[in-house]
Amino acid sequence: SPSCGDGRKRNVCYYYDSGIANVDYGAEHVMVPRRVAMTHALVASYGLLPHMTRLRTTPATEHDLRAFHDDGYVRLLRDISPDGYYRRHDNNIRARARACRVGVPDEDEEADGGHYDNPVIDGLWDYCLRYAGGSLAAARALAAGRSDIAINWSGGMHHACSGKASGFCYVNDIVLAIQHLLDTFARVLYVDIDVHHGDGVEEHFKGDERVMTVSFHRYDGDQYFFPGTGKAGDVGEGKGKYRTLNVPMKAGMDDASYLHSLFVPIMDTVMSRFQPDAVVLQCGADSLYGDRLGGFNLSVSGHAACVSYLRSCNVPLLLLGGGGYTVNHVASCWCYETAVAVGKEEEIPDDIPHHGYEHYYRDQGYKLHYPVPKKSSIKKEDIDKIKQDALANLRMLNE
Ligand code: ZLM
Ligand code: CA
Ligand code: ZN
Repeated sequence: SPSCGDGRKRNVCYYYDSGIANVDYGAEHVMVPRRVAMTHALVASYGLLPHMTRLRTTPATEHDLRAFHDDGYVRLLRDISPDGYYRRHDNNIRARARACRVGVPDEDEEADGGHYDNPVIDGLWDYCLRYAGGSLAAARALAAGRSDIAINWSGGMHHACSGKASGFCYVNDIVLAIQHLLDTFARVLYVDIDVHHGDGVEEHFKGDERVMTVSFHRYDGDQYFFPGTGKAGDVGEGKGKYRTLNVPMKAGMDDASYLHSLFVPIMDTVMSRFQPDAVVLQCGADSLYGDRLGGFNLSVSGHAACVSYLRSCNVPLLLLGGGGYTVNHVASCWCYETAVAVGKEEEIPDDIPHHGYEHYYRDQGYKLHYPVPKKSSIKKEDIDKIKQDALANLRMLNE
């Protein structure tokens, strides 16, 4: 039976649905759900599946979504279809879609040549119900004590709001999963290592003392980087004050600055001050070096060290996907993090096995751990300032 670095075996549950992997945001769209099929194929080829319990579940229901989302928005997601939308005479659905930011270009997007962040795609409703169903099944496994770590790489859609889509996210499976965990666990910690700010989750829980949200993200100040929120000074409100923590960083973050100077000291303080009963980690892989959108320089092992850190805290852990736009990097990362979850990361070889998708890994020399730049562009003063801001906010927690 598998044991881990700390000698303690973890019971790991894993969700994968091939129905999600075939969803298509559009030929040139940067979001490619097939990266989850690539991750799964890699996980299987490394022999990791027998070390986990496969979570079989039914899709979420309309009722499940309404725990967070507005009725009108849920109905829109249910009723809209690519052909329905393009029936231009259906003015009503078109107006509703525009209000909910689904498929309709806003002014910026018109300027982008009519591309949308949140297109009306084939099978949209089924896709939403399935990825949300996976995160809910994972939360149920943790709440029932059936699992120590539960994984849904197709979840982690942190931008979706109660009444609108945002940043490729339609349904906020993270909010739904946290709401479910709160039935069992008194305090839930949410940690977000996607390169983008976890705005949808923060917004919903910013006044809730039971949930602490921590997002590490790129923030360029006046130089807009999506979604433009997540300043160090945004700390939550009311009973949730100081239970929102934002760690804004400039492009170019490398392993040493991210992990040793920020993530570890900040999370040590969060863990001892907040003392969560369960942790949800959004593992957006767009913070990796070479991502099409991100601009950070993390290695696969640096990114996975965040998973390792939270695993070693021995609190029920929900691992979710999120962003990640260079698909071979994403699959390498989430496969390696699956190995970390089951305590097998030291046993899996760096050479990517032949498994049908190996041609995708040519650019990285068919190695799981592809090289990242050694030289850092990050100034020590800048990192120290970010760390001091975060620790100052944390000192206010439980004062
Ligand atoms: N335009 N195609 C992260 C979500 C990031 C808003 C600028 C849309 C893109 C991007 C879409 C081909 C997560 C914005 C962008 C173009 C208004 C964003 C379609 C390229 C393409 O080539 C593209 C038809 C597309 C979208 C780039 N969009 C880059 N950045 C962000 C959203 C989601 O990783 O955090 C979690 C899953 N949107 O910057 C615009 C302002 C829309
Ligand atoms: Ca983030
Ligand atoms: Zn992202």
